[in-house]
Amino acid sequence: MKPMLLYYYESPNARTACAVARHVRAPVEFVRIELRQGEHRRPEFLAINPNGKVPVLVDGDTTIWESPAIAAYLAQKTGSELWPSAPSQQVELLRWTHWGAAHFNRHAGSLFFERVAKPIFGLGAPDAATVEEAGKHLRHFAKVLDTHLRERRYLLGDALSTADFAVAAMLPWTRAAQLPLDDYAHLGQWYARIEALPAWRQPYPDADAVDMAA
Ligand SMILES: N[C@@H](CCC(=O)N[C@@H](CS)C(=O)NCC(=O)O)C(=O)O
Repeated sequence: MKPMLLYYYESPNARTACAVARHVRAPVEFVRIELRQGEHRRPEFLAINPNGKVPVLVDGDTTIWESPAIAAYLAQKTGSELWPSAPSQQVELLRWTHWGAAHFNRHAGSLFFERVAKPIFGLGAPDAATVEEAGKHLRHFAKVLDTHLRERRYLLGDALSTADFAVAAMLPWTRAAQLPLDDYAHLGQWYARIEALPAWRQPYPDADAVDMAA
């Protein structure tokens, strides 16, 4: 049987997929795509993900892009509790995962792009208006998350799920991207729990690998 291939880079969304793969001990072979060399724009990569982005999972005839979908696939395939069995919890998981992509990580991602990605890829100085706007929106959504976590250990309650791995995607870059999250204590305590997971601390195949400019 062919191994599953997980295409990744040491970057936020790819990190989520790698961390879940490690946490559930999925039998994946990691394939590093060097974004700085433009490997994600090569025809052979675009053939598996026409978006030209990592992560991507290839399992035989099945190809999946979008980190939350990869996380769900790996958790389901390994029978991990990161994918809850109760339909109501599955809906909760989708709710928070979608919220993460549409709101929290959209704005955290803008700050990541302006302050971390632009310098690495030589794309110029951060745009002050974008930084201001993203910071304002991020504070709004951080408060929503902080309030939700006041009485919960994880997004779904007591149990860790793929939603936690997805929503936390940008947080290893809190300092580098200067995410304005200091005022949200429950959010901070939740993220400390995620950070304590060995798979989150070292999601990559190379034990010496470090997150992109974190
Ligand atoms: N929604 C996608 C986002 C994927 C994404 O933005 N990947 C980044 C790295 S974290 C990437 O490949 N960027 C390269 C580019 O856009 O040129 C997911 O969650 O997988």
